Amino acid sequence: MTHCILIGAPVDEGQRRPGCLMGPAAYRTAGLATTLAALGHTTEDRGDVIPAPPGQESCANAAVHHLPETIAWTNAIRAATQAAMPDGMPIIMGGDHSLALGSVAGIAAFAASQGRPQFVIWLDAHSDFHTVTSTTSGNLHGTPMAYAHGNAGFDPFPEFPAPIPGENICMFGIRSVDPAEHAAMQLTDITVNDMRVLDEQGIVAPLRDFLDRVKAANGLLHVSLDVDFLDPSIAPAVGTTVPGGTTFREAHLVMELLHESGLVTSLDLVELNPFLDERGRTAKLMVDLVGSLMGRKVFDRPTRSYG
Ligand code: 6HN
Ligand code: MN
Ligand code: MN
Ligand code: MN
Repeated sequence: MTHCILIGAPVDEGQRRPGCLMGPAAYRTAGLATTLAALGHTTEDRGDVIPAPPGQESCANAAVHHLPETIAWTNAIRAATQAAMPDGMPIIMGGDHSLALGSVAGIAAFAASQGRPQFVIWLDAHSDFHTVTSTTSGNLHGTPMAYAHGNAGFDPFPEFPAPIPGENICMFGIRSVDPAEHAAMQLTDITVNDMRVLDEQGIVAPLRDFLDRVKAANGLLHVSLDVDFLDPSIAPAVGTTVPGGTTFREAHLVMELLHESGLVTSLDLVELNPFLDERGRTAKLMVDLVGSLMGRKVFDRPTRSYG
């Protein structure tokens, strides 16, 4: 049984298709809290994060938009996430993926305070490994993983509290990487399980490899789930659809294995744009995936032990 702490992060400024700000309301409407309660968990909804008024920050890259707003969101979401960690498992309901600039900073600061290593599983079509300097779209939802890794080029963002080493980062579902992101990732030890890896090996072996490492290190494990991890045919409500994503069963299997591991300590749900949805089907699928992550299964079966 887990104490689940719902945190709304209605962030829309990290990209250009209005609608992600409705994400937290859609998760509530789709029954996230009742789904968790039905699985025996306690839940607490801390409402939506309210950022401070934006400042006057600017940067040299003219493409970047909504920089002061994004810095204000980052500070507020970081504080809310860090404050929730000692109390239970924060589930940050986005909002676009720029919210992870704050959520991952909050959990990394908490992990450092505990003297434990932080691990991240990034479930996304995209690597989100731009910096404020390298982004050409100027959409800051394409940057949080580089920020968390401690890359240079994030001025004037507050320094990331405890940069997460590449060995502690594992990406799944990747199928759209810009040249600058590709070049930057080549210099890291990040495990990139792109769709080719999943086609050839399936999702189970690469995921278990990573979970074994988290377990051996007594790490905290953050899961960042971008709607576009899923194939657009099953999850249309996202502004950045990329064909060739994960199937319904692949996505549930990831969640089931994560549940079995008992290692997950925090979760982002990002990029849901309810304005693009079809009768709530993407919101409902995301809630169902959280159900699998939190223990819903058809039958109990002997499982691999993580300790
Ligand atoms: N996401 N690499 C592209 C860009 O504009 O920087 C796409 C980013 C997508 C962001 O997945 O959250
Ligand atoms: Mn993303
Ligand atoms: Mn994405
Ligand atoms: Mn680096």
